[in-house]
Amino acid sequence: MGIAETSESLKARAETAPETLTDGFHLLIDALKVNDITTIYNVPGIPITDLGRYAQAQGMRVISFRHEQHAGYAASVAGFLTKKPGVCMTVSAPGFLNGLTAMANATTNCWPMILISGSSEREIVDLAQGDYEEMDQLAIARPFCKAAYRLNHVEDIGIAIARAIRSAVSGRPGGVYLDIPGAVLGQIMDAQEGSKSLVKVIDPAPRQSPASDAVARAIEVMKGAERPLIVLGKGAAYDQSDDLVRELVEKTGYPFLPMSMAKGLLPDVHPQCASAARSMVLRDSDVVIMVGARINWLLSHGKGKQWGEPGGKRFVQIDIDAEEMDSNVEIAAPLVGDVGSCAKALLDAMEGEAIAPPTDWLDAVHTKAEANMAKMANRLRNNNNPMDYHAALGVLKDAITERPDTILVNEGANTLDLARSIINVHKPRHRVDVGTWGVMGIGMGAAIAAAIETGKQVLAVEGDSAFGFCGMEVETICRYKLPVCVVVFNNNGIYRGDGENWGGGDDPSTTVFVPDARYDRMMEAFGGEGAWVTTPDELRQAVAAALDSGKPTLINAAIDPAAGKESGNIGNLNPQSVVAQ
Ligand code: ADP
Ligand code: TZD
Ligand code: MG
Repeated sequence: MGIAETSESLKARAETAPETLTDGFHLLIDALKVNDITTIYNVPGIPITDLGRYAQAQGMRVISFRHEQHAGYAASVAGFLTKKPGVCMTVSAPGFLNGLTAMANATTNCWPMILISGSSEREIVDLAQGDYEEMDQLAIARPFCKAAYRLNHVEDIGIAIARAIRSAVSGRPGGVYLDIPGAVLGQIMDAQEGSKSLVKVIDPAPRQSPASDAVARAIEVMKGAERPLIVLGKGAAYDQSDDLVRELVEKTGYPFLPMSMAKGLLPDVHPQCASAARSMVLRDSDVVIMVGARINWLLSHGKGKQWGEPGGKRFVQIDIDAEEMDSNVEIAAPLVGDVGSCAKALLDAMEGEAIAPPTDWLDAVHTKAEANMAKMANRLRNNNNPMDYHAALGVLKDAITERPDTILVNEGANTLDLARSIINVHKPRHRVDVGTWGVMGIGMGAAIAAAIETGKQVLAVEGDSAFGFCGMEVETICRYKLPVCVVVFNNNGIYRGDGENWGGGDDPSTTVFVPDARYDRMMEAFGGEGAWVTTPDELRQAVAAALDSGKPTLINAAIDPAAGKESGNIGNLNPQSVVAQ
């Protein structure tokens, strides 16, 4: 019996003893559950509609979105927050393509995610005979993920899910595509054989210790440091070795700079946090220890004015991916391994070594940070009318300080750049943002995933443009009654709301929106709370009410349309024309 059994005899059993059979729908769910994956982010439709229903019936949490991109972003953020692959499920062709952006974004950010898409009849797709939602999805997915697989037989479901999980989380995490032709879901097999075909992945992301000579090399570099710095990246946040990272920072005594999603790994208010002296420490440091952070555009590729004298720095880099070393600058001491194992190896090797930094460096960093923070504090208390970013963010900073368990989601341009430097994060993995691509539209998916995966209150601080990419998901937030408070920084546009048509015509400028748009009413339309606020005091009250009630809320905060800068902090990346408009 079992796999070798003929389809005729299985069909006969389906009539007489269906309880002895299983099928693709149920095996897929069992294969996920046996690997402790209990949530699916999806948009239903042919051929996966019943898969979602059966998953719910089998006790899984199935979160249905309004658009696959947001289901995908949610899955990828779930991956970042939990260290387990987030699963997104979509229908064929257009649904798959909608989810693909999110999977590509997951791969770019090194977040584990599995995109499972139903697909059309293989024979028809391969002969391009025009099936319903026909597309060669496997080929299209491949360049955007770590690995892409297709299942062709029901008995392969167990091994395929195992393979997808291991690919997503081992080594450098990333997106994995799993193609499931609709027909496989309906295939039947003997239930006992089916259950034997399931695979529970053992040690899906094995720890990886650095070699001892590599550790000794790093210690030598650290011993010679006069102005050392530690840069923490989201790979360190992802690794969840929070105690070891803290010990490394505190035992070395080095100032540390968190990249945006590593904020909170150690609290931003930690005495060694150098965020408020960022320019100074990047420029003046002589040894930089990168911990789960790539030296990419977000760090000016480790070169240029921002990094001080050319050749003036030596880098130690901790990364799970050996290929990351020397990507942009020479790495004097590569440490290939997971953050926890590398931090532990360094801590052990540091015993008895003199690696403490000179106090004049620490004093200089501290003095600079204090001065910058004092300057900023005044701006945060301003009462300008209309309200500017600083006043509004000062209020949100206080709200998070009072409720440090709140998970902060953040996207936009000025809204992102200013919130990143103003709002302190107090706990690991309590900030999710636009990530490596600076993608707009991740906010609602991220907020939903954060609420679902952690059960915590979420505060999503969104530019009005950023919110527009994903705003319809407020219905999802209301439907699942999630504790999400969205604050839209409404400056009537992209970067600024006072742009003019360069041609002088009647059409609005390309960067402005309908002024004073009532985004708050979108939340009200689905039964959530809405508020329109124009002053810091009103914002303070509305945010407190929302965060304390846990109700889905959208606070539409009017921000001075003239307060923002072009492209926020990265206007320098805009190409310039030498020809007049
Ligand atoms: P950030 O944007 O915060 O600077 P990046 O996304 O650029 O961070 O870098 C994250 C790095 O962390 C990637 O190079 C990735 O390979 C690495 N990484 C991911 N997970 C781990 C881990 N568990 N241990 C070590 N490095 C990791
Ligand atoms: N599309 C996508 C998917 N990602 C992007 N990053 C952009 C377009 C380009 N873009 C930015 O880089 S920021 C931004 C866009 C459209 C919106 C900025 O406006 P905002 O924020 O209202 O969200 P501020 O506060 O007005 O600056
Ligand atoms: Mg805006």
